[in-house]
Amino acid sequence: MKLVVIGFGQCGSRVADEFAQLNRRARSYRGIEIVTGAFAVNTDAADLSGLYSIRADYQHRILIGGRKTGGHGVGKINELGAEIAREDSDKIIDAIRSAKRLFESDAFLLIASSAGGTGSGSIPIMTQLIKERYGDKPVYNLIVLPFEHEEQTEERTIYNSAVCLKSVNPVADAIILVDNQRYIRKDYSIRNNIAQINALIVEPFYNLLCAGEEKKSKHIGAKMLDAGDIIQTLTGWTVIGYGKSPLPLIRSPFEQRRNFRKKSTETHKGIQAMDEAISELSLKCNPKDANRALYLLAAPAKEMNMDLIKELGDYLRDLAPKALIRTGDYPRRRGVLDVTVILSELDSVEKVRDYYSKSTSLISGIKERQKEIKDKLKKIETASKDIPSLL
Ligand SMILES: Nc1nc2c(ncn2[C@@H]2O[C@H](COP(=O)(O)OP(=O)(O)OP(=O)(O)O)[C@@H](O)[C@H]2O)c(=O)[nH]1
Ligand SMILES: [Mg+2]
Repeated sequence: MKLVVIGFGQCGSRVADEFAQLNRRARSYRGIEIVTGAFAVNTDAADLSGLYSIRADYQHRILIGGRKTGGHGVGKINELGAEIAREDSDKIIDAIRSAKRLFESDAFLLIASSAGGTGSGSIPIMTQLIKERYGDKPVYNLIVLPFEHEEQTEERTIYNSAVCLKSVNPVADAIILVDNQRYIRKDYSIRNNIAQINALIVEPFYNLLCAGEEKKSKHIGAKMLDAGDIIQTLTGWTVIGYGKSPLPLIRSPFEQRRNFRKKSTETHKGIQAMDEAISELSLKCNPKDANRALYLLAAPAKEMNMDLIKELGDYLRDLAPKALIRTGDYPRRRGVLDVTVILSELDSVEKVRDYYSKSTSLISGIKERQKEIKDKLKKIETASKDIPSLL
């Protein structure tokens, strides 16, 4: 599957940069392309220059709202982010249109954090505009949710997230939710290592996007998972997960025959990788709420047999009994078996509901404070009414 990837704001741009990097990896190790164009859009000029893999010209690193923000961001005011995106949308659309390989792309992937101002404000506006312009291609969103400590210290974080999620829901074909907090559960030291978190966020997409683009027969499985399967699966609230198990290296056919426990080991390894994928989903959710699902098994061809694929299918069916499940196998390198899982069309997402209910109670407070500021400014103005002005 080939994507046009567009990141908005700091977080969105950095994750988009990571996708550009993923494409380089696919090109050099596998000879295939999975990202046809990577763009970063921001109101902050310094953030744009800190990227690595997205091309450095103004058509790929797009500065918006320069006049309004002086190139310094919108300071978490998502209403301003939205306004600027609307005003400067032509710049973004023109850049996408000039991408040479747009026609080969299967879908758009727009990325932003929900808690900032630029990304969370502009992603709903641009999703809607791109959808209107390119009706034949699905437009997906990847939304990064804030760390817990940010939610606790800054109420704008929750309010922006609720507004962003509500606004993208009716316009995006699917919204892949990624919770920053999930990536520091096991290793707290990476809380300060955002680059490492970004690499973990995009990793599950590697095999998923590559599988359907393979041309060499040795890498084409019994059931190839292609763009059509992914498009059929991605709908509404979505999460993604990835797990892997190391495999013992089997050096000779003799050793392979002698290993009478091999088959049960394979199944065990497969289940172990799927378990990891489910427990490492990009957002905590209940698989039972999924109405669509997909899994991709990547392993050396010799290690994959129909029993294993069936076993994994049965396992996922137990976890997500309502879901229509699509599957694929992808013969890959020796020594590892990995499983990518997508759960989509979730009909209940606790975290999203939480943002909505928490912000509803915040709205009156936020409005009250805005009114207080206005009233105070008015008082100053009134006090100055008899003073002459130079303007
Ligand atoms: N995973 C990840 N999260 C990030 C990254 N950068 C920022 N965040 C998160 O994104 C949120 C802040 O949003 P930003 O993307 O920095 O904001 P912005 O869209 O640039 O908007 P303004 O700076 O307000 O104009 C916080 O929850 C951060 O934890 C990143 O590179 N990776
Ligand atoms: Mg910023």
